[in-house]
Amino acid sequence: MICLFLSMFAYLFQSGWTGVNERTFIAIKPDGVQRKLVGEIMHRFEKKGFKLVGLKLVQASEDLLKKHYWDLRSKPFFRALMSYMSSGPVVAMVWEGLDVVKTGRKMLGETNPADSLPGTIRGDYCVEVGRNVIHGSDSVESAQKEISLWFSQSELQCWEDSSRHWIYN
Ligand code: DAT
Ligand code: MG
Repeated sequence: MICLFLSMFAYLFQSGWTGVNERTFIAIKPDGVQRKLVGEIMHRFEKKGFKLVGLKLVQASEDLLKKHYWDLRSKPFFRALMSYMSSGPVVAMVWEGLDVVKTGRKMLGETNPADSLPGTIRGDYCVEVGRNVIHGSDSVESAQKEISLWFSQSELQCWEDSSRHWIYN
């Protein structure tokens, strides 16, 4: 009930989720799906202690991808990026937890896998920037926009995490 109220409040006032209720948008790109990395990547977020609140397999439309990557529309690699991202299904997810946006980006590694440290997802599982297996929101504001672009409110689940007292003190 409290979760539902918070959800409606955040939706109506776009105030954002804060603290342990912070949310981020994570997507396993078509190469990550083809290379059977879905379980491994989800496992990392689960093991870390974050809570899964949204999950679906999506064949992204051109319209959705253009909106998602609107800030990159003038980049020389934009067309290649659109083609890559629409080449197969994407696993779209919303994860929740304390500092999940910033920590999620750390778990991903750098945009270019060559600059990503071993131990990060991009550092461990990919080689080229044009096939970097995963997307993660870069700020709380981007996360809000991306979550509302990819998910409807009814697709996001509020559920009680029985292990939360072992994750947060
Ligand atoms: P990130 O995905 O780390 O947030 P971004 O938002 O700058 O990075 O770029 C979005 C995606 O665009 C990135 O994951 C892969 C692609 N991309 C970025 N820079 C690129 C480049 N120089 N050449 C090819 N693709 C690139
Ligand atoms: Mg980005």
